[in-house]
Amino acid sequence: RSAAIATLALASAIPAFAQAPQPISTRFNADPSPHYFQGGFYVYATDDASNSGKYWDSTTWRLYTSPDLKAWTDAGVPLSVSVFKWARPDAKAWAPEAAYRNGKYYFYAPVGGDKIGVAVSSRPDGGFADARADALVDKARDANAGDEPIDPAVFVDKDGQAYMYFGTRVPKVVKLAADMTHLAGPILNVDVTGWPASDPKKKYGEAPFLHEHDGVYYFTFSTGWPGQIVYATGASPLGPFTYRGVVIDYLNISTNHQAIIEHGGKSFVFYHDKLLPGGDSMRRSITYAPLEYGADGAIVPVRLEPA
Ligand code: FUB
Repeated sequence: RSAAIATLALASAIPAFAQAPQPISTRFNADPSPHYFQGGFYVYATDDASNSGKYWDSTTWRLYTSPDLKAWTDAGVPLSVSVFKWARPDAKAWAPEAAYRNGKYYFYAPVGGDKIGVAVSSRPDGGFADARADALVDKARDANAGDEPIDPAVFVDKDGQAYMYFGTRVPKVVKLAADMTHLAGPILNVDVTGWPASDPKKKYGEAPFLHEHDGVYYFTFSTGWPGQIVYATGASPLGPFTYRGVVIDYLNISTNHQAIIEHGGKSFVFYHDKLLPGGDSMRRSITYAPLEYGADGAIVPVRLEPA
């Protein structure tokens, strides 16, 4: 089949959002990092099923795959913190990120709340090995890494420059080298301006994510604990960004965490909520919804229930 026919077939296979959010698994999971690799969807996740239930203290990440965003397979553990020999064995494994480049798959792993590691594999579903002998970002080593270098999100621009966003309370951005395993410049603060006067408490919390749509750079993030997912736009991946509005309103759990994927001419926002029986702030469930833009490029706030 031609690529065009394959894309059409995929587009028709993607469901319209006519039902309440459905979890992609019966296993608790969170912090989705969705990608389209090797002709299918891959969602890397924090594993909430193996935490203590009292804290996000899992030490493994989880992978889910789907050919069409409808049928999901639990693809198991792509890696755990034990891949990183410099990490404490009980270091918590938080919101992951992945990227494909140079014919390899890279996995960006917040380890223990103070370091971000990077692992590499020739395939997306496992075989990951530490790409370095130390952390990619280390709070104790790197200037301006912030109090909590977690929640990495990688964006590769049209010119090939890769950027990594991360951080709690103060959003950070750093250029990555072409090998995707080294920093290629200073860690900078991401500047967001134009906060709404109507909500003076609104501020950056965590879960930074960058995507580009129609030539505009969209910086999305959670405003805190609990948090809304909001967005700001700018003309450069480095910002500055101007606040535009809410993408996903407060959920009835302590965290909100999103990632946006565009494929086959459609956009989707993945996030987590309390969807499965027994769910709570430590026992979350990944789901997704279509993401739409207005004529002015404004993101249409996501309805969490069908119209
Ligand atoms: O899963 C642990 C933490 O909860 C993540 O790092 C945050 O983004 C929040 O979702």
